[in-house]
Amino acid sequence: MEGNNKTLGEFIIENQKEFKYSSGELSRLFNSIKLAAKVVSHKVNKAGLVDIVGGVGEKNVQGEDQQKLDVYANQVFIETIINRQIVCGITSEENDDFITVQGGDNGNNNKYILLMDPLDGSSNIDVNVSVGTIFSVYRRISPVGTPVILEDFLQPGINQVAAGYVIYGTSTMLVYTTGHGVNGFTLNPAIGSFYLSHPKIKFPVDGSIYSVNEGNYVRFPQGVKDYIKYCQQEEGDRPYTSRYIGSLVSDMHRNMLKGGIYMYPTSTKSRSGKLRLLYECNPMAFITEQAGGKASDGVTRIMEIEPTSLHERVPFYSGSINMVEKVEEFISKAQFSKY
Ligand code: AHM
Ligand code: MG
Repeated sequence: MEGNNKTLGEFIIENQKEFKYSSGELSRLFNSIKLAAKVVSHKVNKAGLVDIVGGVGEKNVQGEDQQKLDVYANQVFIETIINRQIVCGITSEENDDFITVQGGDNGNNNKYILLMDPLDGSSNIDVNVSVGTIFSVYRRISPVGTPVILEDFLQPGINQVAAGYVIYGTSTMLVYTTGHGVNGFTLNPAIGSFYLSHPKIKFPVDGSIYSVNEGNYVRFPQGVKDYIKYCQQEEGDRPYTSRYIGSLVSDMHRNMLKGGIYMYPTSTKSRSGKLRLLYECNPMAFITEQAGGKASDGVTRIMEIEPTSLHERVPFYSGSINMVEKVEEFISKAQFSKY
């Protein structure tokens, strides 16, 4: 495969010029993300040993307290990034409020903020199913040299300067974009380096996989029910295949490589869906669009939504462009007809 001898570090240096602001800072940020990802990957791979070495709240063989893996991942990412004084603020799905990065010689002189979901899909860990880290980088809007403010974090997704995910799967992969396409790197655990394994990833324009929690079918809006029935109809290349892991990163990753749509609609139980705009939907939407796909809340482009709070949720439809347009069509039709 093209470029499989190139490491992530080499790739970042080679492509620094693509980053229109301060390339050095972004490279340093990626180096920290890379490091934290390796630490978390190592820990996730050992998760099955918890039964042997002790569960949450117990002491392990070294006498250390065992932590939940999502809490652990959150700490690793935050500490790695704070220690290196690269960003001026961080917000995480695991924290109620944003973190102001203080101190150092130039603590608040940094221009970037990091938004992340440190371990998405963590309910899958106990059953040995892939989980992921999702991250997103913005330039602050408040003046450099002052503490970050809420508004720095409440920017629409179109302002993202970088976004990516790490998937802790059969292999650990890091996939990211800085707005110049999407590239994927696979960790060689023996050497501890990520290698370019999936250059210039492209979403197939059309696909035949739909990913949604169909257990919630009766609670979905009529347009989504109609679309699901459409996916199941026998006609042309349909019925489509249904694949749902319940781990956003894994479901999106598969669909991006094979062609498909991921959906987390509103329901009568959760009126805004489940996924968080800032930590899950915006970064995934940026990657999707950069790979030639489409991401919307059923009506509006995800990256154009103006966030109003750190943890807000939105419905999410993301994937192959033709499939997302089709579900939007069904949603819009259902709105204008009487059911
Ligand atoms: P989490 O942030 O609490 O892990 O929840 C997000 C996860 C996604 O990874 C996944 O796609 C979705 O929740 C699955 O939800 P459900 O079990 O309702 O289908
Ligand atoms: Mg999550």
